[in-house]
Amino acid sequence: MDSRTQPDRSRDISQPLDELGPDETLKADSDQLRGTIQQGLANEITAAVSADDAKLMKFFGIYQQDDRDFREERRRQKLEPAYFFMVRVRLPGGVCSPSQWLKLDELARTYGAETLRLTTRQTFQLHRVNKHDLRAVIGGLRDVLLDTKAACGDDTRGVMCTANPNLSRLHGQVYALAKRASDHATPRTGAYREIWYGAEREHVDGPEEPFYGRTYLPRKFKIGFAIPPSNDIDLYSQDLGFIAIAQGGNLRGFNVAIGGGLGRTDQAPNTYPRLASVIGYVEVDRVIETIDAVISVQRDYGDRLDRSHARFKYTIDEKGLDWVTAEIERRLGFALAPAKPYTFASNGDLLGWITGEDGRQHCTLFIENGRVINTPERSVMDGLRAIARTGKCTFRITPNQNLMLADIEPDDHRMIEALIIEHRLDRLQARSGLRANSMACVALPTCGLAMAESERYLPHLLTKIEAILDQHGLKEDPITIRMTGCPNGCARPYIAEIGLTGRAPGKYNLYLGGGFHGQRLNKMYLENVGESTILRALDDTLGRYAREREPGERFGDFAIRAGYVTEVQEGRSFND
Ligand code: SRM
Ligand code: SF4
Repeated sequence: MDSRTQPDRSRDISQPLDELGPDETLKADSDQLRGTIQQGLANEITAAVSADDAKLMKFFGIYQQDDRDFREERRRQKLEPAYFFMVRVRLPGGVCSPSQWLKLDELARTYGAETLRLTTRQTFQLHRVNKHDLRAVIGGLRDVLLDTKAACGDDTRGVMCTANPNLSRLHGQVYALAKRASDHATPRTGAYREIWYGAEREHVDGPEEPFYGRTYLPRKFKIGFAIPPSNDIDLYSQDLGFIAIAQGGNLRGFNVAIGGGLGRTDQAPNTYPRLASVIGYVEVDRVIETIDAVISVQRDYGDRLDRSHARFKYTIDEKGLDWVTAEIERRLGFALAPAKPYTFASNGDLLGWITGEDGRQHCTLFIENGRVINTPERSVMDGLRAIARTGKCTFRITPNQNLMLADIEPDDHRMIEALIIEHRLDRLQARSGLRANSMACVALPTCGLAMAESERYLPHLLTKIEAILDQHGLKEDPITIRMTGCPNGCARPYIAEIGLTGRAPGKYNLYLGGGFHGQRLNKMYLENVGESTILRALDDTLGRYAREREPGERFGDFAIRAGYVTEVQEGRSFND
């Protein structure tokens, strides 16, 4: 990263660490994330690592978790929790080759409870990996040129990119930039090589992390590239978003949007979802320096005392959008041009087969909540492995937890289609427009923060809502619905037309009025309600929508016009 944007030391390590939050001290004292992870991995007395090392391991895409289904039982038996680790891969734009897919499949079958999870940020998670298998997993990923660097932690997370194969040429150009951005923003520390690949420590002239310093970022930072009219990546939820502007199918530059973020903390009204603000336009060759300038402002001015207030959105709201934009421009050394016109049409995926502008074909499969697993009904793991073994397509994980089989030559169409049918992957296709536009986060039993079910519950709730849709003749209508097991918002529920966030077992907040193409936050309609109340409320709102909607009116827009909720102003939602 650029030397102009080296850490502002007055705000970083020269500030007395005891005046900063404990996580800042931990990072600063960790010897660039090494901590005592090596010793923790070697300790055979426990299946866990120390709390500090667990925090540092997040920077390497690894989360310590335990099985919450058995937590109580193990506590009663005076056993330590059933510890294991979640491993998240760094996969910019969700693009994966057949050999990478086969390796992930093998690692999941050997070490990851025979399942892969496609995430809302276009990557893979392996769950339930034992401590002593972590090196084998990371080593396996290395064999196919994958790693888990910065997939979590206070750094720049997985970079997203629209999975739009219709515009093959443009997609290729934007994807290349997303990948470059990801490589550019990945921390440089040698700790990863030493801990996970067993490499010797190398001498480095100068600081090991010239850009991030000893304390990295105050909090996670997310970047995404969208190609209109698709807003599949939910551009406005990114800390830093780039909206591709093309002319005659050729990439010209990007509108820049800053300050999106959805996480909020239960019962903490000073935390809120915020949509990103578009601040200007840059040419293609200025994208990387823009990334440096924007991240460095957050690095130097983000809140390092209170982690619940440390995301970039709060820095912007504290300092003011104009001040932050001026500071970015000062660091860039030039003013951003005025934003160019663009139009988003949807934040969902186009399921099924399409032919791209270069004649190659792509088939997007609906993978409910991103869960790749064999079940008695259908062999999703086996089917996708068989398709990968043909070597006749690449894979693209969509931002909606679905999977695109991409770049298929017309001559190979029949063979791929036959495998899809043989393994009953065609039966994955969603039964309603609502299900096709649904997402749920992982939640229980692995997520330590879950307050309610999500992935394990939404499919059943949808079956009940589908009966309501049938009654009102809305089965084919695309309506977005997203559920999370807590207010953190991992399935981006605050941008859905129907949002459900967990409050307690069986209890959810119900949100209505989000924008169909991700342009507007929703608002809380009912608080802390159970299934029967949710179904009654949706029967009422969907019934009226079916009867009273205007031509082309979306459900989210109707919920506002009909007065169920008021429109969220200024892209921020403080109502709960
Ligand atoms: Fe997330 C934390 C899963 C996308 C906001 N998220 C977590 C953890 C790691 C729980 C933890 O800290 O212990 C979850 C692991 C659960 C598990 O067992 O796997 C988790 N987040 C996920 C994934 C896997 C959900 C999914 O079902 O796909 C997504 C992984 C994305 C990836 O590949 O990197 C995921 N998380 C998101 C998104 C959506 C996005 O980025 O597009 C958000 C909202 C956007 C945002 O960041 O504002 C999101 N996750 C959070 C937050 C709240 C952050 C905040 O600003 O308050 C947390 C909690 C935290 O960081 O303290 C969190
Ligand atoms: Fe866990 Fe909450 Fe994220 Fe769901 S939204 S994965 S429950 S942190």
